[in-house]
Amino acid sequence: MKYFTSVNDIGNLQQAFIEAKSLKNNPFAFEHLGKKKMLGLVFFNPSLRTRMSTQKAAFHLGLDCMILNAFNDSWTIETKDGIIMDGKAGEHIKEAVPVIAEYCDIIGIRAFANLQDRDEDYNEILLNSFKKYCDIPIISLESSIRHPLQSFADIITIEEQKVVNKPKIVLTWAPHPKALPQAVPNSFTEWMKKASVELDYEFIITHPKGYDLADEFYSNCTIIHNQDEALEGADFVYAKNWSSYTEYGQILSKDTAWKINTHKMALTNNAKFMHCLPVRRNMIVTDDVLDSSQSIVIQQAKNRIYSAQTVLKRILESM
Ligand code: AN0
Ligand code: CP
Repeated sequence: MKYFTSVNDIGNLQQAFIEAKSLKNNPFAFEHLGKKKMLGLVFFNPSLRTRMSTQKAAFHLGLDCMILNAFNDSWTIETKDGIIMDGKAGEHIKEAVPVIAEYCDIIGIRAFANLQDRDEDYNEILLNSFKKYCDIPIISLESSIRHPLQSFADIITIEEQKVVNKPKIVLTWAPHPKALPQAVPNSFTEWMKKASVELDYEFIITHPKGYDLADEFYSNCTIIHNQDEALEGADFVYAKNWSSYTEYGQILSKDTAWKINTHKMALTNNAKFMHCLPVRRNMIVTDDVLDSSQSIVIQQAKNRIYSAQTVLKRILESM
């Protein structure tokens, strides 16, 4: 594996799960693999879980790790070609990426959507610039449209927690005060579509009108606009807010009727509650659900170590 930027890079999901579980049971088994190698993590946006879980995964593999908080601690980076750099940006991506690549053996990059220019976001400009301007392995730590390490951890969690052979998984939109990217629901959807085939999941999306995802993710999905109907008999409820794709980056609804509470959870098959975190309490989900034993958000966050470790292990093995 050289790149990990979407579901297309993971191969068979059952095998990936088995590999992640074996690392979870014996985290230091491949400690020799990363010795004398450097992982660089470049963050253009904030992070708690991605930052710490990826560092922990690196530690298990004997990899050293450097973190760059781009935009805060470094120079603002220009991405446009041929521009006269008389504005805010202090250096160009054409120098920044090859320089980082001189210091590192693998690079992880987090670069959220700006939610202004849909084409720019959906072309994953920053992530692809890292691929273009250096020749070392690249991992997405959440791009403008995908968050594959999160989705992989979500699948590990569902496989661990499922109590029926064909679990029904419902991705539900929930309200939030700020406009958020579509990366998490896009990614979750593309991983769930693969899991429907390889792991026999039933996958349903529910959201208010105007929150359709981009076609490349949304096509062939079952959509039920009535949230109560969608939640009926669910084994897993995955809540997430996202801004509109069609009216790009806009908040079209703050309808609190979409918030997950105990009444919503009562419609399900004693479902587990999932969220990638960070979550806004009593906006997305009520305290009583998040504090109940049905919530598995901490287990999800823990599995971020093993999704990252599986990916890093595979990259190190192919270097
Ligand atoms: C980010 C998002 O929705 O993409 C990161 C989630 C992992 N969330 C927020 O900005 C709150
Ligand atoms: N779930 C997730 O990626 O969290 P952070 O934004 O804190 O890394």
